[in-house]
Amino acid sequence: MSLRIDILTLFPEMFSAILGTSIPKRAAEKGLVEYHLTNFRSFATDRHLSVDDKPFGGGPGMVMMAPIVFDTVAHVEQLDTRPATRILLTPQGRVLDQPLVETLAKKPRLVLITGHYEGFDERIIDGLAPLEVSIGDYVLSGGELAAMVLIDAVVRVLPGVLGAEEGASDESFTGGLLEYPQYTRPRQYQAMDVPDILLSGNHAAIAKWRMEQRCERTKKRRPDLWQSYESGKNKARGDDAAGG
Ligand code: 6GU
Repeated sequence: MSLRIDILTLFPEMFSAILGTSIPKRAAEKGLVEYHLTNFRSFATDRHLSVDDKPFGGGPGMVMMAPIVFDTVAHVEQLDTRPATRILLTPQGRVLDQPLVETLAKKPRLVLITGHYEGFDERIIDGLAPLEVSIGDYVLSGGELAAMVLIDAVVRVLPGVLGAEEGASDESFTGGLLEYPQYTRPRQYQAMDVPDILLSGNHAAIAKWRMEQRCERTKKRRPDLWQSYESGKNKARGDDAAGG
């Protein structure tokens, strides 16, 4: 069964940038994922088609109204029997990382709730109990770009999406390490040579060199990832922290 992704947004047109291009498009063509866009505006009931309003208590910006979001989610969810994992894109959420991407890729259905400029009435979060997800510690003007990032990251790890060629096993974060440096022709460029080992034909030595490069890079650039990698290894060996 394919993964169904519902996207709830005030700006469905923004999503053509990724859904109609590259890997997300190819995955849909292969029948591995389906995308369904729904505009919150369709569930507005007043004559101005309002979806947001000023915050009680004052303050800047607008707040997405609870009835609009509840009605949209209820409508969308009854379109399909697959159980939905609700995700609300917000800087208040858990920061997306590769383990969360892998978890989401195993679900039958994701319902992505995005806002633009505004916040969400807290009763949306209390009542719908979505998983709140952020894509990093900076502020975007809306959740749409964050949803696109999540979609791209999830779709590319679905079984069958990437060919063996593009296979993801050595990549950054797979196994919790950054990627090794890569080279292609020409062998010499501006007095910078390709490392001899890569031209040696010794596949075992190349694999060892690449693994060393991944470790060195991760230690230097991402000590946080390196620490998780090391403690993960310890766990796999059954050591405890005190055991050193
Ligand atoms: Cl999910 N939304 C917004 N508006 N800004 C963000 C974000 C999400 N993740 C990081 N920054």
